[in-house]
Amino acid sequence: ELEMPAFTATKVSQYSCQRKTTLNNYNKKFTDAFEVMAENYEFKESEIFCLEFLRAASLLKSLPFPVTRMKDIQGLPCMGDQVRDIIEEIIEEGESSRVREVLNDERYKAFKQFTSVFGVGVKTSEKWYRMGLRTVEEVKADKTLKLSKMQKAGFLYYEDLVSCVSKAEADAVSLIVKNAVCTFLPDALVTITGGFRRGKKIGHDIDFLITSPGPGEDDELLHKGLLLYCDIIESTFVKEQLPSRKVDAMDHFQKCFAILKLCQPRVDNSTCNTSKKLEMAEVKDWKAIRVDLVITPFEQYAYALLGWTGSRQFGRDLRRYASHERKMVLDNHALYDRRKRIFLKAGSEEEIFAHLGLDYVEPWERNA
Ligand code: DGT
Ligand code: MG
Repeated sequence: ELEMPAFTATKVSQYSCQRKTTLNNYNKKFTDAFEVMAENYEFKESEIFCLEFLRAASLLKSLPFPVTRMKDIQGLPCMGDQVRDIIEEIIEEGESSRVREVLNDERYKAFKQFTSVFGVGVKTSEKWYRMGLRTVEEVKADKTLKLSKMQKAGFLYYEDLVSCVSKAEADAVSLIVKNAVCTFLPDALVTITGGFRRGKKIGHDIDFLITSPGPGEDDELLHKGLLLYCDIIESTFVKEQLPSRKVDAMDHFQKCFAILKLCQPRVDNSTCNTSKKLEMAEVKDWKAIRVDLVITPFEQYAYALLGWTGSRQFGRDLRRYASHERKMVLDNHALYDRRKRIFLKAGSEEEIFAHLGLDYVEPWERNA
């Protein structure tokens, strides 16, 4: 007889940075439902309820078994009343009526469409919804709307951008970015972060972290090198520099949210006839791909890597753990010990976990 390793619910941490969460999710039917609920609360800007569902989803993703009875979640953290009600409904009925209501809700459906456009967030969606707009097509057709440069690009490349980025495409783009960066910064370090570093096979974009051990210079990178380069590949640039804000605050790195033109070799089928060949000539042989480039000073590289590898929930819990359990402040740049009043230097992610008194969690175990 096979002996199962003991699972003790009371030992499960409320922080995802103290759990291992691989892509092997036994509870997808629950976590998908929670993510719909969380997204609906995000659209309504009620952060507390949104986080409650995101934490619950993250916890169930870390369980080494599928939940089939209410008894299975006994003693687990992050299981509030709203969450338990939905789990119970799904166990008993196979689906949740509350989730179904959200999925059929006019406002949710419209916001879901609007926010799928690059450069469109909750605020813009709200505005368009109040104007009576409901679909991406309706927004596109409305020539009176004032769109940002980012949103214009979002609509222009909409079909490509909503279709996900594959691992193969990420690898191809990685080569292009590495080559481009190394022409003017030969000792630069270019690393894929985000979902692909966590082992995901698809993503909505490709995230890169760029640093260089040499002194200074690297902040010139986007201006001198990549801007030139992006002219060639027809990218859209929006440079970001927002001040820190709450749990989900953006960092201050020089970065660019770009759209890259990835040329895809067309299948050359010599058996086609002439008219077929003419037809093929019109077929688009490239794909627009969302790329985030983040430039970091070498001393901050480990913190930036940890922050940009995510997942988002894993990062939130790391920062919450640091402040609530260690009286430290963590962001994508540094770790500050409030008791000792010092900044803790780190050259690797392992050192950051050690500073926080946490066991190391591998990137592929951070899919919280
Ligand atoms: P994806 O691209 O949908 O497959 O999934 P990820 O995990 O690559 O997510 P993405 O690309 O939005 O962001 C990559 C990581 O970078 C994310 O896990 C956390 C970090 N990050 C992204 N945007 C923000 C932000 O606005 N604030 C903070 N603090 N971190 C962010
Ligand atoms: Mg990503």
